[in-house]
Amino acid sequence: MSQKLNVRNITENEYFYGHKACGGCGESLALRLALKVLGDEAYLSLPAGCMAAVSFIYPNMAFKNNAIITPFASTAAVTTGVEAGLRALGKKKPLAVGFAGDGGTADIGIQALSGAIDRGEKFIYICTDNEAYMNTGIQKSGLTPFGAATTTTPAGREIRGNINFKKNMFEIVAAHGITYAATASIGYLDDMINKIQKAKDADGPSYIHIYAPCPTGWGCGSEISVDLGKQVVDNGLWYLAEYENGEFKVNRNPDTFEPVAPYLKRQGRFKHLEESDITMIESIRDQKWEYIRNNWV
Ligand SMILES: Cc1ncc(C[n+]2csc(CCOP(=O)(O)OP(=O)(O)O)c2C)c(N)n1
Ligand code: SF4
Repeated sequence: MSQKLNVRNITENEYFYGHKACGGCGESLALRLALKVLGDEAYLSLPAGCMAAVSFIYPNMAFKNNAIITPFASTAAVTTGVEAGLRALGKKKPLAVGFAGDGGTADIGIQALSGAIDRGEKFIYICTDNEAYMNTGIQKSGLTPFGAATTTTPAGREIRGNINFKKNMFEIVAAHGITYAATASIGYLDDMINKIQKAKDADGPSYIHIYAPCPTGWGCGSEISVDLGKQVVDNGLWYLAEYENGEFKVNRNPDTFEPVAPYLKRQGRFKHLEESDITMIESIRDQKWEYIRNNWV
């Protein structure tokens, strides 16, 4: 078992730099820190999405690691293919890692991910969830939350943003009986780093789902991304949890939650919401937490 990492003792080496992500991009922060845990022996696969678009700009390649862009639907399939290739080349402990956005994971890449987990080979899949298809102009994904305005779920007088709810992607993955799965947020970096380390140590497939604010798509200041990543956990709209040895565990289970309105009001994508919408969002949160407390605690 490796030493427990945190933001103070993590390496100062950089594996992802010189990219063209927007200021305050949560995905790029997650990716940068994840690579500090995984090291330069990790072989990366990324589909189309912001992180591929901002980092493979020849000749300014932003990855120190070996990294490949995959067809959109096949990140997990390519990742396990890379792992098999590394084994064939005689690597003793090959480390193949897929990184994809929420659209590339929960919608377009879900079949390949399901198949790869089912095969049971060692690989890591990291979903950086900014709650929409950002690279192509902020379209709704299966992980866009209720009420959020996107270019395909605009806010109007009758329908105020997205009318669907976020897919339970972490639980969908856990339902495969995966070796290790976890949720994380860029607002709780020590927790996130630790979970990536656990995924690295896992003896089979693992999945980390990281909440990663996007100032450009969310209509907020670039300086508040990390703060939003903390606020969303403290108000219960996102949860920090793990699935390991067939069991769920919640890492934070506060007695009371912060109100959701201050979090929502900091973001342009929610600015149209009315009092009744906010009440609805709180009641969805409460139902989710009732389930979590009854089943995972
Ligand atoms: C098969 C296929 N469909 C659509 C696209 C267009 N496309 C490129 S990036 C992107 C958005 C990706 O969104 P997401 O996976 O959420 O990642 P983000 O950009 O938000 O990081 C889309 C739809 C594509 N490249 N290939
Ligand atoms: S649009 Fe959002 S996810 Fe894409 S690079 Fe900018 S901040 Fe990051």
